[in-house]
Amino acid sequence: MDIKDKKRILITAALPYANGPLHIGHIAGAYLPADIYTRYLRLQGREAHFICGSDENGAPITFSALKENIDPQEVIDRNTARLIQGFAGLDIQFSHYGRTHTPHHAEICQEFFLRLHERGHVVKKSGEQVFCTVCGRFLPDRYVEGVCHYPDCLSPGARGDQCEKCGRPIDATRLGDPVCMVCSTLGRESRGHIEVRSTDHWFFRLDNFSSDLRGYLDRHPEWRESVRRFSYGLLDQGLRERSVTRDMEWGVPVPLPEGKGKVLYVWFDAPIGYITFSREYFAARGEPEGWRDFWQDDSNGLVHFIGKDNTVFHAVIFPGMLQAHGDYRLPDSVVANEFLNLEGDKISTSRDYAVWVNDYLATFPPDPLRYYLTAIAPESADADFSWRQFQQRNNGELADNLGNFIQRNLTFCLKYFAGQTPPPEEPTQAGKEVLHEIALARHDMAEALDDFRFKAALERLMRLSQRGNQYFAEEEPWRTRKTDMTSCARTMGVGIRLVEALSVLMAPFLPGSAGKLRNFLNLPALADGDWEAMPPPEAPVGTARQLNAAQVLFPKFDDLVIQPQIDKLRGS
Ligand code: B3M
Ligand code: ZN
Repeated sequence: MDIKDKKRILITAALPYANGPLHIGHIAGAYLPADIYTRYLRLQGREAHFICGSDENGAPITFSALKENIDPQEVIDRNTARLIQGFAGLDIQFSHYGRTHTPHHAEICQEFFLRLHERGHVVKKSGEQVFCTVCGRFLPDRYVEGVCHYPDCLSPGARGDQCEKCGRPIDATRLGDPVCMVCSTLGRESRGHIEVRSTDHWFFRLDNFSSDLRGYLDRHPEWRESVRRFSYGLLDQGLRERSVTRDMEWGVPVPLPEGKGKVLYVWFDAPIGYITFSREYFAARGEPEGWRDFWQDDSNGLVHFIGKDNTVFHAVIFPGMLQAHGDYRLPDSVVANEFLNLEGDKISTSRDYAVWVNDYLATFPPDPLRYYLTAIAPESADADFSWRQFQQRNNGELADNLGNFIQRNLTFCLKYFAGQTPPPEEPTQAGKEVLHEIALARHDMAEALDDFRFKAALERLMRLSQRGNQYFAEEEPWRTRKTDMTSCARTMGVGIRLVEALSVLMAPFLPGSAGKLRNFLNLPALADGDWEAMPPPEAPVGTARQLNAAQVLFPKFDDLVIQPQIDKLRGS
């Protein structure tokens, strides 16, 4: 059954590393589309559970702790609090937000690992790894840098897992002129004392699941082309076994006697976090077995939202792990966005070249960013955030189209219909066409949202609003109110009906503004199922309902608030 036809759906978004704050690239990549989808499902009256949480194990965390000379626990506590604050500030509302550095998560990962081990899908092999004789320890991939070992690249500064320059996976033991990043971070001599030593690690036999995974992809022709092409490419190259343990202390301990001093690789434990957090969530709801409806029963929906750099883990490796375990179903969809660039350049946390969410929220409300990031969403190609474009979209579209239509209808009724919506009147043919347009837009938006095409759905909403502005201009209620109040009431009855419809249709994208609009309209706050409950085109318009005062929903941004943002970026 296609996910479009499923009534109960569990949504996950990639677990952000708890080693730094959120920036707009994270939001555009996975979290905003996932939040829009979840809100839409609920408005449709479908059951939607939105699961996420902090990715707190792995080298990124310990590397941050090393650089700041603090304990990794302090890094994750501080950053998880900031992540939760940033998401809340943008109205990205999870059903549950968990943490992977917990005993509960470790227990579930260890059970998962032992099941694969018992079934022979995880095997121990001696491998070679980079060892620093000064640190006296094996170095995880990110802790060693050197010259890329591909003859056609040979770029310096290649990390132990991937070469940023040529993008290819790196074998850390083959890096030229290797540098220990622990020593260099601690200001010690970082060259000359790196050796390659043998060490035992456990490897997941992903290669055993090639045909299962090809069959899985074949069953999902509806997936985005970028995900399918990338995943088929990996299968065509031939899947290899993947090391799933590391010589580290921070993380989930390997649950085998000979695994002392080793932990599960962070990309083995992190996706299992979706399961851990689902179990925590349903247990907290008093339904301790409820998680099974989504992870062990494919009559309900399961969809992952990610950035494209996580595709290999979500469309190939994690499904392979689930298949290997044997108790789990495979996700219905993996929705991967491309990258968001910033003023024509790549966002870089290390260079502090980003628009940080908490910085944004210090000056602007959430909805203009939600609007702009959806309007330019990198759904099939990389997109570029520009402050001038942000300003133009807010002023020229949110304010001049959607805000203007809402404002002119509300203020007209407040002024000329004694603060009420107009009395019931039969719409003219032109009015009936507008009412029919509402139904068409609702249908088109639902079709796009069910297909994870959020940009198209938003464009359709804005087209509907523009149609309303055109109707208002053609009907000239400011003139007919003086000559023919009945005709004026007909026009405004249609106008208010359209404003009421917009308060529902805009809600997944602009939840804060939709909530305010419901208040202006003196209508109840939106509830599950309201999308379906919208009145049909033939329902009579005009209700003579008292309206509340209306403020400007989308203030314009002038250069005074935009220019400092541009200057700040230039300075970073
Ligand atoms: N923590 C974040 C990233 O690579 C990584 C995602 C985990 S999802 C299971 O962008
Ligand atoms: Zn390279």
